[in-house]
Amino acid sequence: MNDCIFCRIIQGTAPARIVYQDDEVTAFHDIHPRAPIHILIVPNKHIPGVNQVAPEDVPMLGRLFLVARRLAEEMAIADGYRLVLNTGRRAGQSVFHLHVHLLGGRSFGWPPG
Ligand code: DGP
Repeated sequence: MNDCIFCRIIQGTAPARIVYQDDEVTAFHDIHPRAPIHILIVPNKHIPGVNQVAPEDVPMLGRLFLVARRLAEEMAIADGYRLVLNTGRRAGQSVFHLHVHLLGGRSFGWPPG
């Protein structure tokens, strides 16, 4: 998907500060950080959002969480962090390639805005 910015980051044709990559998952710093640590964890496969995940995506979805856990430990925020999946424009999704926000380094309120 050449018109998808996250696909281009995954393929290395758009710049990003990548912190993790394997055959299924890529993680990179968010360009507009909302917390001292703000990483996006994305599948290498183009899936627009949670509404489009399929049963065959289940192992990859688990990998997203394992990468989040690993990065939270490496970045010393494992004692408190937030994972966010905005789904649909009404919930604030602006990039239609599935991504988990890993946010940490500050306190978070509840409920979210
Ligand atoms: P969401 O609003 O949940 O769809 O989150 C999309 C995030 O993607 C938002 O926090 C900003 C980030 N973002 C958008 N374009 C780029 C980009 O070109 N590079 C990087 N690193 N992040 C981007």
